[in-house]
Amino acid sequence: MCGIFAYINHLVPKQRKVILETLINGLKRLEYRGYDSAGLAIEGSSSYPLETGKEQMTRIIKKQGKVKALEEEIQVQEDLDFDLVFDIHCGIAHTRWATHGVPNAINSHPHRSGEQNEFVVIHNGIITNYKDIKTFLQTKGFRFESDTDTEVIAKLIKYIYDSQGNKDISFRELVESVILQLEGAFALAFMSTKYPGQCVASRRGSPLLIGIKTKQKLNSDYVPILYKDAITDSRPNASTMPRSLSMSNFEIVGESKEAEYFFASDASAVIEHTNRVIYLEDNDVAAVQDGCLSIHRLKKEEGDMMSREVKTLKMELQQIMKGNYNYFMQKEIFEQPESVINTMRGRLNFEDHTVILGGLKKYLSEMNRCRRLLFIACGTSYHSAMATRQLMEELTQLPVMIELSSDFLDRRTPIFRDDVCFFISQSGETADTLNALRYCKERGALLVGITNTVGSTISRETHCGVHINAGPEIGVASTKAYTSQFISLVMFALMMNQDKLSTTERRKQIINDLRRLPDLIKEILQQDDQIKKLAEELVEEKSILLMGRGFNFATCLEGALKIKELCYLHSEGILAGELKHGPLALVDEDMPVILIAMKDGTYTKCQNALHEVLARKCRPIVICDKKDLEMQGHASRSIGIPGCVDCLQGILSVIPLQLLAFHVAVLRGFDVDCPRNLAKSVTVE
Ligand code: G6Q
Ligand code: GLU
Repeated sequence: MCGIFAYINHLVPKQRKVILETLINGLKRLEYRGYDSAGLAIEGSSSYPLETGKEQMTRIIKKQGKVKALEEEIQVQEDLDFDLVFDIHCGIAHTRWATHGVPNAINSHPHRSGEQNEFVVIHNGIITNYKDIKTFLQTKGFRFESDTDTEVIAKLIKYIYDSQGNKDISFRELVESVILQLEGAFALAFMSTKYPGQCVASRRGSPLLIGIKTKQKLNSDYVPILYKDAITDSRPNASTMPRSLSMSNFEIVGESKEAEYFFASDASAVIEHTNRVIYLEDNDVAAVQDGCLSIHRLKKEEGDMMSREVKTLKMELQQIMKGNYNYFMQKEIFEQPESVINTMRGRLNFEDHTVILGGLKKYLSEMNRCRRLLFIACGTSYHSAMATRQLMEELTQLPVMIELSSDFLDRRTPIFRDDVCFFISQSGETADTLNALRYCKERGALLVGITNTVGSTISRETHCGVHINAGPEIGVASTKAYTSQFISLVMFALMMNQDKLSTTERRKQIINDLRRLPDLIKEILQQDDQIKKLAEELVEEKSILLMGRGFNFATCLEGALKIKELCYLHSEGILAGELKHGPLALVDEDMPVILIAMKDGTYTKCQNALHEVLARKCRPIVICDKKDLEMQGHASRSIGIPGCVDCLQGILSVIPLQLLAFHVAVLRGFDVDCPRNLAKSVTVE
């Protein structure tokens, strides 16, 4: 995800220098949402109405790196008159977390309609049908300069504008025509030299709000929605344009008065200017024209709210950046219902039960002929490979090796040209994993990256890969990246198996449960208070053992790692089948044991492990199916979670352990987001 920010001043004179500072500062407030590059656009003329025929160019400034780099780039723009005063002005700005196109100045936003910068747009999200739109526009003569999905939006609005017979279409109606063609997720803000001083914004699946600052009393705190008649598409070439829907809209009727508006991805960019905000809903189109804000709706939906409330923000800035959470890690745990959707977006077709990982398509046949699959990673990323190994073997029928990057290198593991080596890394910069990649490259293997950071070294040095689209993970302890890596690897296994008729039902069962995951995760997150109570009982412990097997063994490793790195408390993930080969000696009435026992192929053996520890007076905590009352009856304390297909159960069983580690760490007074001695990306061996 990224940050979008727009600032419109109407009859409130502002120096260009101040406007630029406002835009840059807005981006700085949003930087925690993702920052591999940044950019902004400002209007080019200070006089309205523009001298006839002399439309000043919108100025676009973009830079790779953090917002600070953009700020420095602005300062060296010698031809910009920073003292120019604008009574009316619109500026838009963007800090990027790339999904399509590596982080560089060309791919950063705003994107433009053409050399004249007539239409300029910033975007948060993923346009899943961008390739079709791009192909269509290329047949109309458009030339693209970036590798992003976003650029098609800027050129599409230009195409629609040019295809108008009369030019009296409003900016807002143009944007409505554009979003009707888009599939995927977006929060957008547009500006245009054709509509100076105006800004139009819309959202679908990505957040967007409007801050309102004016000395005038607002017309009302509730904006009623008035649905007008449908607008039919009478434009020429309408038949060549994809479908059009009727539109309805409402307007805040008001005089043209002094006002400032702030469009932003979240309130952290707005709170220092105003506490009066409107949170847009999916498919809202908000327009500022002549200083008046109006909000329009696609056709009326069942259960539509009849108004938009102008809310008053009460939270402090720092608090807002973390939403309603006290820590980024906590926010990221609770983001998982959304992040898993973003990982699957545009890749999984839940209707026909197919998977397309675009980045791997052309290598699929080579992968199907390979000698073996190797998954190489560190820490939590390694656990995501452990968690999916069994399914990988089942669906690919290939030998699967799971390797810790450092040990893989120490052993100088033999690698062959017909090996396929996967490098799993949230940061894409982990030195051990990168060195393993280069080791495999020297030996001619096919290299595949599974990362959360487009443009990272690992993603650039592999032959192909999958972006897990989990959004920036700020907390050092990985949570949402783990579940997104897990799902990405499951999707790969499904794609490798796609042509096998014998496993059709198995694939359908998995894909159907992938679709249920967001709701199942939400259900578990609702147990947060119970898990906090459990944490209070464990806060003084010196060691915690976690046991499981089969699809849930990786969860024990991952849960133990979370407890270690957050609570500075010894914890160990044990294969339940290994218990009697030594670890059982650790078990007595004082040793906390967490057992994961789900109703899968290992359930009976997990019951044996349970009885082995019960016989040693242990009082085990059990994570089991919420309907499994028998198992819960044996446990001293239990966490019941919803059941799902066995190979995805690990995504659900890890959530309680993420929460448990979080709460114990908070109770122990530790810095959850930055645990001692650790770093978010270990770029040294
Ligand atoms: C886990 C930690 C750490 C991390 C590894 C690998 O919570 O964040 O174990 O998973 O350092 O990092 P990358 O996934 O970025 O390679
Ligand atoms: N998909 C767009 C891009 O890759 C926007 C990504 C974002 O939300 O930052 O540029």
